[in-house]
Amino acid sequence: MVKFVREKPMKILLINPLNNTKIAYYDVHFAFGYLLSYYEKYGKYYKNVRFDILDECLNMKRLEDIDTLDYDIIGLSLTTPQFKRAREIAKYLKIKAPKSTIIAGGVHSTLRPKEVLDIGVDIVCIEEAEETFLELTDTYFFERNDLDKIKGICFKRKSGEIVFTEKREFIKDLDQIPHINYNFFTKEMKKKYFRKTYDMGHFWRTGRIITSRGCPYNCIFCSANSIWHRKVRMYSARHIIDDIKFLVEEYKINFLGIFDDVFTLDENRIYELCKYLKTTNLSWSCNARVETVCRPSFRNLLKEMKEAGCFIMHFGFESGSERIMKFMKGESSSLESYQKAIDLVYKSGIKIHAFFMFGTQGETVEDVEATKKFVEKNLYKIYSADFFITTPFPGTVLWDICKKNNLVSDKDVEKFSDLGVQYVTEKTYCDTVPKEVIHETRYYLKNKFYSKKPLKEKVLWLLMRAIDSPAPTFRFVFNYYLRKIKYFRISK
Ligand code: B12
Ligand code: SF4
Repeated sequence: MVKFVREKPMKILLINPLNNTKIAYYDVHFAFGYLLSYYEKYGKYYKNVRFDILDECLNMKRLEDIDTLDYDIIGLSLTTPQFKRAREIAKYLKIKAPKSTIIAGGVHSTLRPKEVLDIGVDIVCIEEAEETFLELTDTYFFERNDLDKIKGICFKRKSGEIVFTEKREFIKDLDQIPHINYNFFTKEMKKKYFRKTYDMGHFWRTGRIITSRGCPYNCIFCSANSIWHRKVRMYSARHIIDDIKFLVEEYKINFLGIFDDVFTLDENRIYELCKYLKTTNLSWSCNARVETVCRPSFRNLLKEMKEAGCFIMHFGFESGSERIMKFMKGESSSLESYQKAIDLVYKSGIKIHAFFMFGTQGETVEDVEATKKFVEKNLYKIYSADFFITTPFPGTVLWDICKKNNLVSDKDVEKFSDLGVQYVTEKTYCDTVPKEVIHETRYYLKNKFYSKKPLKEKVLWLLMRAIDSPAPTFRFVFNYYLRKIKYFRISK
């Protein structure tokens, strides 16, 4: 039996570092919510730990604003566009909190653990980390047991040797992960998460949930599979309904954002959820994949979803060129299925938000033109759209392709924008289509959608954004118009 060696309560601070564009995100930090709620339920020493969360992405407070940094453990959650700030944070902590152990997790830590160690992080948690965080806290930090025995981590020995411990298995039954306890977040944070906003012509108070982990598809530009390995696990409908009930009762939400990579995989589960959602006044959104919506059985489901309040579905079409879409998303993608999905969803009365990407290596001017034509053809059926610059995130197939062709370097990674548009650097990562063509087409198409919106909607949206993060919004709008003047040709 291991002896409990710690007498003082332990203090843990979890930080969500500011992203590269510094634009505020008001989305609840799911990872922190789950890590802490899991520890609350299963941790042996829960009563001996005090947790604080600092979410810099809310643009309210930065690490430098905290006077006393007497934490035993400081944890960083990292996507790639947060890595640059993580480097600054780690450097700052080495001076201001030299006794704290710095740990890190999240998709970027999983993809590039050695790089994360190199900025001064002591322990990197790889992939899913509820169990790892629990074990680290209980057996390493409290009981001082060996770090080597904890699965799913990477650390540096004093000798400089880098150790990867045994791989951690996924939690089999997601329902074993408790509901997020929102009391881990401060009052000010919750005020931001559940504030009223204006979007798509309505005022919403939004709650956000994730009902599954993983995606069975394999898009070449996507990092999701590096963490979830194409294995899909789902929370039961019962579990999700309890999540939603809580958000409705406690935070009076009238909109639900379902953040799953692909929500439309399991039709029976959606039917069950719709049955409940029909008893609420909630409007909701979800991410969908064309192939799932094109199944004959989905026709009736679309009707159910609409009746149950589904307001908008998000589709990653990425390209209107059959060759490029197949290259990016696999052979099961086709123009025919895209059109079918758009027609079906449009007919059901659910709105469509579309994502497109320009600047994939191998894309030609003709492919860009094909995407433009596809969008123009469906302009009245697609409600809104984003046009991203294809960005090769490390660990993806696209990264390997771009690396091989000398189109991206490790240095570029720190500049990756969290808006998917390298609007400051204007950089594209492909040499098969000129940068000007990409930008011109993006601004041209963006403008088509922008013109569709009523003036009141545009003004209110911008106003709300400016209140949330004034300086970055101003910078963003300024850059947007600057580029627009440069690239937008009336003659198009
Ligand atoms: C929800 C979501 C968002 C939300 C974030 C909500 C939030 N605050 O959590 C919003 C909308 C803000 C968002 C924005 C963006 N996102 Co996003 N997002 C997701 C999504 C769909 C789910 C993430 C999630 O919450 N999962 C559930 C939790 C439980 O999992 P998790 O975050 O991975 O956390 C687990 C472990 O990683 C680990 N962990 C995480 N942090 C920490 C910290 C510590 C200390 C420890 C110990 C462990 C740990 O433990 C957790 C529990 O197991 C993922 C796709 C995916 N399936 O992962 C993309 C994803 C993370 N996003 C991605 C991208 C690219 C973006 C954007 C750049 C989008 C864009 N193009 O503009 C921005 C950047 C945001 C930023 N901060 O810089 C990429 C990241 C790629 C990369 N290499 O970084 C992903 C993987 C999507 C993809 N398909 O490629 N996103
Ligand atoms: S469908 Fe979405 S989550 Fe799945 S691999 Fe493609 S981009 Fe990633």
